[in-house]
Amino acid sequence: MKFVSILLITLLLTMTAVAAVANTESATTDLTKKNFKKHCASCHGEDRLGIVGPPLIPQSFKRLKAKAATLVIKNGRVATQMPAFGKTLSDMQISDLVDYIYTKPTHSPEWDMNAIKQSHKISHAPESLGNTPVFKADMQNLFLVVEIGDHHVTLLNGDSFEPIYRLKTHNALHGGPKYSKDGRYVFFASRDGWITKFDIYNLKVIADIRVGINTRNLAVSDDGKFIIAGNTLPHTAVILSAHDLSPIKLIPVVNEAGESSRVSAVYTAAPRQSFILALKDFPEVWEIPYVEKEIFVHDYRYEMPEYTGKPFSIRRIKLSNYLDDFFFNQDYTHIIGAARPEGERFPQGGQVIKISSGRKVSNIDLPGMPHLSSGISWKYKDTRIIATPNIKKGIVSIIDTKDWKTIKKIKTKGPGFFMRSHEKSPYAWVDVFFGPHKDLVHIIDKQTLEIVKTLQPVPGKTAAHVEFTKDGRYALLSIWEDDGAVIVYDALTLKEVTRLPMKKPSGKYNVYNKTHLEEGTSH
Ligand code: DHE
Repeated sequence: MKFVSILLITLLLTMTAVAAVANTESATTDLTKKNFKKHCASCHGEDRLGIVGPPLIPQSFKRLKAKAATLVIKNGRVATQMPAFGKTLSDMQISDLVDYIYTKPTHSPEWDMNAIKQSHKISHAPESLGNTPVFKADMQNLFLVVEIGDHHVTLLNGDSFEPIYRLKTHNALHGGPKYSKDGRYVFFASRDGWITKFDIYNLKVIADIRVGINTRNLAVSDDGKFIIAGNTLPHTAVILSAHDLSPIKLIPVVNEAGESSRVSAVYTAAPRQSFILALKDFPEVWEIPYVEKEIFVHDYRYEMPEYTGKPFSIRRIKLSNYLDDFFFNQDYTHIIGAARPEGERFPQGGQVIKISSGRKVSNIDLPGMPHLSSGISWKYKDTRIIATPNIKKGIVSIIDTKDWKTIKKIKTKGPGFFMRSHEKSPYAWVDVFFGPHKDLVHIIDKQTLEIVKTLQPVPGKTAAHVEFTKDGRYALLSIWEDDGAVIVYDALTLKEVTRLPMKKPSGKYNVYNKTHLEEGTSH
């Protein structure tokens, strides 16, 4: 009997040890690692910590179950650069890759305050540079064009459309660069965690710092003093001084149960003098005040306690669903958000949250996958509407902000990514980024809510992302290809004015429109 027990215990221990080995990186076969290197590493990194694609380690898969991951590898993923491997790899090879990406890496990826401080480099102290621009132009009508083809940013004169300067950047900038309120400085975030401050007046980099291994985006406080960057790896947010990017605070993104989350986006809510963080792995939104005064949150209807937050403290707004993507109404009183289906237990759908009370005030009928961070708003009849493209369905949803009802779904030639307008323009522009009609751009009449024209700037080439000049007279459109271009259109006649060759231009950002929170552009 004693012998049988010893045998059983030995067997159990052996099984546990085998299971532990199977769950380590060294247990992954060379063939699977070879397949990873061949098919995945160029976007996700040989170390699986992400480059243009997200990290592929267990910390990144809180909501994505292995079954869903298998389908992503097989069929690709909408709204990303992820292709389908169903025809290149066998089911067994895909299953081995799924096992591999759910295996913890040998070295746990850390990026603590020490690493952040070590990476900080000041190239030019702000005080050492002059206060007069070194070139002549309307400083409010400048554009920055992000060229992801060769990792540069072009500074463009918004009157003459002449390039002024071309800056080499860190790899894979993502999200809009953010200007200081006076438009002199601009801050960039790269997917691999680098934040850069650039002085437009002097055409000089002020400083760089690496805040994480994989970063989502950044926001600048309205008083121009602070930067916040949200990371997907590690699960942190980092506060920096906007002066020279010195690190101020590392905030672990953890809920009350001790679980951590990726940050899906950070934004500045200027009227509230706070940053708003949306989280990917638990249904909360965080408000982080950045001022030396207390923020009071009170809503008599809900008998909410007053929140007396100090700078960089966390106000947790608990939600009934995730917020993967959201935007604010024009006066920043409400968040309009939506969850993305990732095989998780929460349903997909839109919701409106009143920030002061932290309560959901409405659901919104938003089918497919609305791209709310690209939503815009304008006055329509006696109300204000918001419009959002959809990355899964060929529709633009039009929502009345009076009662949050969808008043129209405008049918398009396919799913789109970016939507833009300008207060002075009668038209809203939306691309058809996905599918066979990616070379088309629809022009929507803002008062009839009808598509009045469809442009095909370069047949067969992706046309996407529009930004207007300061006065709304011209619209600049990207031909999103390695040998691409920015095409300038007269925003009224819709005729081409000029075209500038660029290397896969993605977003374009006009100083005035961004710093004045123009209603037709993202903030
Ligand atoms: Fe983006 C902005 C999230 C894939 C190009 N993208 C944003 C923002 C978020 C976001 C939260 C707003 C941040 C800001 O401006 O401060 N993007 C996501 C995703 O979750 C998604 C779908 C998956 C991912 O890989 O992260 C995604 N995005 C892409 C791309 O594949 C695009 C087309 C190419 C690229 O550069 O990676 C892309 N995203 C952009 C651009 C903006 C952006 C150009 C800025 C839009 C603007 O005008 O403000």
